[in-house]
Amino acid sequence: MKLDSGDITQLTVDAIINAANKSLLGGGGVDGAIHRAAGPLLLKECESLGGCETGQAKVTKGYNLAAKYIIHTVGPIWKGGEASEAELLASCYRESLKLADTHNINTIAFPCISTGIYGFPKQAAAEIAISTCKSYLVDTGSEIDITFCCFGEEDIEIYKKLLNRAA
Ligand code: AR6
Repeated sequence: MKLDSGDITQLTVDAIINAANKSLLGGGGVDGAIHRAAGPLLLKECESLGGCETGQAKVTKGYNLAAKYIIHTVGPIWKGGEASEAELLASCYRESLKLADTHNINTIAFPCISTGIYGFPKQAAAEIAISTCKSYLVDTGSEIDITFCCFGEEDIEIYKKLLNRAA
């Protein structure tokens, strides 16, 4: 598990994860950036998927991206912490990794799901992201190579500290 920074659409990995909404029809933040970079055929494929529940994930092709696949997952909207936000966020990471493994994806990059427009506190979200991914690798024996793509100094510092501790 490692850290990268900057625009996730520019990473050369087999799959990038999109922090989408339940419609899967695009939006702002990283979702908007991914749709712009992948091109209009992505929206066409997304329209055929029938949306996605919070905590679940669906896969599409990567179109104009270097990444062959995009895994769209819907993070929880932060409502104060008593609405199963932590469990739902963990589920996003787990379900994305499961889908990646079923598509023989070897390298994958996650944005910091739910921590932008959806308002999940960054430190708590990073702890969930790293511990869930680590448990998944241990529990399943998967050798998938995971990058956490941090967009901004605050997340870079948080992930640096946590990944050093996890190493
Ligand atoms: N590359 C990597 N990370 C990015 C990029 C990028 N190009 N752009 C933003 N981020 P957000 P959410 C970071 O708001 O909180 C959309 O409208 C950002 O700094 O994109 O899950 C969807 O359609 C933050 O750390 O996603 C949903 O409606 C992280 O990505 C809603 O926003 C997630 O921020 C989802 O909200």
